[in-house]
Amino acid sequence: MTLSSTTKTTKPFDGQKPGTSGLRKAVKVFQQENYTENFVQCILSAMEGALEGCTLVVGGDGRYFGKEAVEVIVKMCAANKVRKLLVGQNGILSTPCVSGVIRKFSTSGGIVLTASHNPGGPNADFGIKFNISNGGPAPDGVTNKIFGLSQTIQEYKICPDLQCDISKVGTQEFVVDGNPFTVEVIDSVDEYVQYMKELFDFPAIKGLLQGTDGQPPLKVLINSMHGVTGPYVRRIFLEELGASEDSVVNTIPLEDFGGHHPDPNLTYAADLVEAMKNGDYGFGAAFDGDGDRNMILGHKAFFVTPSDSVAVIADNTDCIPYFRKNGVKGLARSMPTGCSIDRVAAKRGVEVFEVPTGWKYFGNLMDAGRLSICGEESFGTGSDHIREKDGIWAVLAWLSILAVRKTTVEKALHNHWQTYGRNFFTRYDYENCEADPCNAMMAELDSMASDSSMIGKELSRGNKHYKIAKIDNFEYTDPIDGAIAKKQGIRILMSDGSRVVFRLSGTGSSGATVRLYIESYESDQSTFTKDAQEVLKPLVEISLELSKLRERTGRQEPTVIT
Ligand code: VG1
Ligand code: CO
Repeated sequence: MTLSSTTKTTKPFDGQKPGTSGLRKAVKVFQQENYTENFVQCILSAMEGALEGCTLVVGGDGRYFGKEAVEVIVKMCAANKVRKLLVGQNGILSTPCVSGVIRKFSTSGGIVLTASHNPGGPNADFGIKFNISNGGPAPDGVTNKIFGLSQTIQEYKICPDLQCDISKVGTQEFVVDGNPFTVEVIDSVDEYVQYMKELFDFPAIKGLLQGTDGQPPLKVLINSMHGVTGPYVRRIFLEELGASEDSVVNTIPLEDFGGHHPDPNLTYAADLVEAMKNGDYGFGAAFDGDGDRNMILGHKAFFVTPSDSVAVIADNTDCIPYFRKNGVKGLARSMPTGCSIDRVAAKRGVEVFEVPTGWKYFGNLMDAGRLSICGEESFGTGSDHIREKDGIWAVLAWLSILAVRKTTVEKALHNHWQTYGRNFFTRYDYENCEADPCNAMMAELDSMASDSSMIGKELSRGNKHYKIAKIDNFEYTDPIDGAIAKKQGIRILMSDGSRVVFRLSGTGSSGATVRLYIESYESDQSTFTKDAQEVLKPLVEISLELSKLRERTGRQEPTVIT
């Protein structure tokens, strides 16, 4: 049967501006007539000449409204003369998997249906993100173009009668307006697992979990938080690595993630922390809704800050076959991320980059062959094997290190601090505040950046004294294409190297979320075992006072501390 497409008239919606990582709004917003169609058309139109005849990848984290969105995207791609779609079975693909598939099949990009760590369900959030042909999130230039189109859109193209079954793996051929159109439904897990087996030494990790060379088996607890990683975790840990069924939990993906925030941190993954505390497990991990974030815990819930996690991986790349083969070209972190990786870069004699928050800023550096491993304090860790952060990759990297070094998570960290000193780090999140007072607070902090009388100002709390060395609103010039990103967060740099950063979140779907990042460096061994919250408390208090955050937000305590 020959299908034909139609052009529907529409009107622009306000606020279709992609944030840190795609467009995230309440499901109810996406369900408005034409809302999703408009945004999808803008993504496709922004591809301009590259659209006709191209291949795209489509998949998401399985959250509520995902299937409806996939259906719309398939019908619209057909009408917009896309040649072929690679769609995850039932519309499901983890974010790292989308990135890998885009790269492996050299497609022109992909559309990812996820709001990542935001809650899901009919009363929670949905999201749409566009990834470009390198497999990474679209850079600002592209997202600005999409947003621009969304402000003037008058019509979109759709093939309403196209029926496509995405529940079965295989290829379906259509003819739309006389042109061939192919939908290939791919297994959501296969490609990813094959790739991980190329990057890591699976037999060595299996040996670690089962016990070899006189070493006792390492008991692991992997928590998928009812997100997209469930099937990936089951295949890798149970089938490939031979772990026992009780090593994996919450591996059934749910459209509402069981009603929780699918965000692997100490607050929202409290069940993992609790389960680890009794000491039965030597290693624990959790992932977010779309599988790009990870939290690593050691025996008795010993917490590894993401800033330290990426530094330890960067320091132990000889334990991982991929890096033994490809070498390590450079390292990077996002601006608010703790600086431990900088010290590793200095020792290894490689470049280190400080980019704005969001994985999209790492892509160019990787494409240019200048960046191998990078991370964000927000539980994002990854490498140039793909162009997204990758939760399961991070866990396999850690297990590789434990297998080769014959050590524990805690010992690996202590060893790291012995060599480099410790960057104490914490982040306070004030979620869902009123937007206006938060904007006013940021404006006031911004004005401090141009107030020279602030420099040299002494701030004290108890017996801790700090002196302001510099205040700025972080600006980044991409070393590869020269693109400039302005106003990426207020940095208050102290004379002893301690740092305070204020940012407003770009992933929330309503109101404002303030993030306060605090870091201080200690080289004195006797401090290494101290509790980070205790060490950083004076600087937290100073920052709250300086910004008048409590008065501005009306919040005495943060929603989440990590
Ligand atoms: C947050 C994190 C940022 C991360 C982004 C996407 O952004 O801080 O580091 O890249 O989420 O992560 P923001 O603007 O809310 O601070 V994910 O796993 O939600 O795609
Ligand atoms: Co995510």
